[in-house]
Amino acid sequence: MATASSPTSAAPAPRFDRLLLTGAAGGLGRALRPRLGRLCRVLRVSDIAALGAAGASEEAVVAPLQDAAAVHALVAGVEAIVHLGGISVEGPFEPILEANIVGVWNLYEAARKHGTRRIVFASSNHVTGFYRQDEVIRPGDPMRPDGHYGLSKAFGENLSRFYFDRYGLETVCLRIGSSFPEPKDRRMLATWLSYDDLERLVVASLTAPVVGHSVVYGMSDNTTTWWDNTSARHLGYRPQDSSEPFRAALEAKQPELDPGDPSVRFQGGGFVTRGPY
Ligand code: NAI
Ligand code: 15L
Repeated sequence: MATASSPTSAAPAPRFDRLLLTGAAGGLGRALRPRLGRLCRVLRVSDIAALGAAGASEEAVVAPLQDAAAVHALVAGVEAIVHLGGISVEGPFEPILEANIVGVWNLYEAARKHGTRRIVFASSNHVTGFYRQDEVIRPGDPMRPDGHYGLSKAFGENLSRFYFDRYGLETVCLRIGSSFPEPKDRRMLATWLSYDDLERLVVASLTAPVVGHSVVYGMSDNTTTWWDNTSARHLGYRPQDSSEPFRAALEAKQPELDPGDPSVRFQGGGFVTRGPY
């Protein structure tokens, strides 16, 4: 019979010993930080910006992703990484090159050297932003980046593919749609990913037994959709939220959309017309 001190009554060991969350000071990082602690003994959180005080089971490390030595120290001793850090919007190339391209290269090199088993990479729908809004596409369709930012995420996806093929380092690329507390406009009726579904997607990506190199669009169970995630069902992600309850208010707020406007025609929305810089 199990007693209070017997092994069968002990709390289950966390799934990971040490997890790294980059971009922890950003919007999604702040949403995920309190939700990932249950998966690991120690959550190492990192950003270039201030992180606040580390919790009892946390390590907080300020590190610029473009600094290879800092990133190598950051990755030492972690089993898996949720990589959110970097520039998250369209803009001039140089800063994106440093944070997103050099940064993701540093992260994967460090992960290879330190034997990290899996990375969940925050890619973006802007890898395929030049598909039209009247098309339904799959993760395996050719990339059509809509700017410097989308190009940097395409680089990250290809880099992660190489690190899996060459070194067996597993990655799930999350082509996140629009992850905010609520959808903000009509476009986000198709692209919205609630924070609870984001958590479900990240946890599924971290814990699915075998992911190899997987690509999945990050969206809730929205009625309108441009993305078919059938090929990623092995992850076991089942969204439970939907943008539908927000539809009436958003359509009232934005009654007229010009179908000739590129930001209405293409999935990438306003990103497709930004620049040149
Ligand atoms: P965010 O901009 O709020 O957070 C990004 C974080 O990365 C910031 O805290 C920033 O300080 C940090 N960072 C920027 N440059 C850095 C550098 N050189 N070194 C270290 N840290 C640096 O963005 P958000 O919304 O939290 O997104 C997180 C990730 O998810 C990003 O990679 C973004 O591209 C991706 N994503 C987010 C979407 C969304 O709807 N929120 C949609 C698609 C992708
Ligand atoms: C992204 O990739 C951005 O990080 C986020 O801020 C949103 O703009 C989102 O895409 C979107 O397409 O709505």
